Amino acid sequence: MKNESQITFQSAFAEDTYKGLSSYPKFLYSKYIYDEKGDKLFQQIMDMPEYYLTSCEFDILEMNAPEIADSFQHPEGVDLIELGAGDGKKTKVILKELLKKEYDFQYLPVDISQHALDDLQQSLKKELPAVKVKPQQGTYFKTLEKLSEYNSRKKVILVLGSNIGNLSHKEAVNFLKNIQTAMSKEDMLFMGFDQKKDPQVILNAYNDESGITAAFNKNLLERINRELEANFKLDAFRHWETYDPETGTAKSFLVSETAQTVRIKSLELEVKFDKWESIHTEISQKYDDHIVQWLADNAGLVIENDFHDAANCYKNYIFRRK
Ligand code: AVI
Repeated sequence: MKNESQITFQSAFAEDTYKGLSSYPKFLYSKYIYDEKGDKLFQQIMDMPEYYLTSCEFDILEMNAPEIADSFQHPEGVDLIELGAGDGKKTKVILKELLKKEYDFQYLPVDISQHALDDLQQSLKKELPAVKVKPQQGTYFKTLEKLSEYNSRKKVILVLGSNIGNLSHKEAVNFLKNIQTAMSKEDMLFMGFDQKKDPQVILNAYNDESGITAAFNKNLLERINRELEANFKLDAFRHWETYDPETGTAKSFLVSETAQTVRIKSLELEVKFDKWESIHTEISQKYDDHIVQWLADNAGLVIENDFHDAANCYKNYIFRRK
């Protein structure tokens, strides 16, 4: 077997997989769940009754659409930039309201996947043809940098779905700092944060009985099988979820139910698992006002307003630059 420094990796996915599965304890990054199959499974997760996040945020946006649209608008027009737009189902609530009020805006969904952007553009053409859409394919920060360089209009940056929750606090501060750097004084950041709540409700959202979340988590192994020529037996791993109410961190694992060796041909790697050994695959952080305030303070942002449901299940915050 070669050691790590002797291998030239074909992709970041190959390199991260090698590192994660050669470490102790083992880990994989959740961002790699999202290939075509992972995207479909995530769509199914968002439709599950247990996954309350989507409907909570949808209701908050619907209930507060007029006030949100008013706070976004500017007499010289606005660029609405959405990082990780997905199917845009929730964003359409706001777009509809901006159209209704005849505010001047254009919508710039940013996504790494051209396929996702094409789908979104098609659906907007059908449902809200009056919206000026300018899809931006690329990574969040390259795109934000580019936009802040050439555009002097007010920017409203949207990050919905509690996507920030898949980052550690340190990564989240960096993420927010990067956004803050691209913001000017009048720009706004509108971001969704899932809140701490009944721990059982959180566990159920990430451990549904129908097994969709388990399949989503195991798609990491399937993707390694497909793209890196490995022989993971999916049935030999169990999806396992924990939630720590003190830190607000939900954690996903895949646990090996037997002692086994997996071969990853394209990495020339044999991965040995002890019985009950784990691979950590994802965190889904839950927040409260203290944590969000702490993140904002560390990233040079101030909280200007927030919108929430009656039970404080989920919150959307508006931030500005300090
Ligand atoms: C995309 N992200 C915010 C989801 C979450 O809730 O952490 C991903 C997910 N993982 C399992 N279910 C949904």
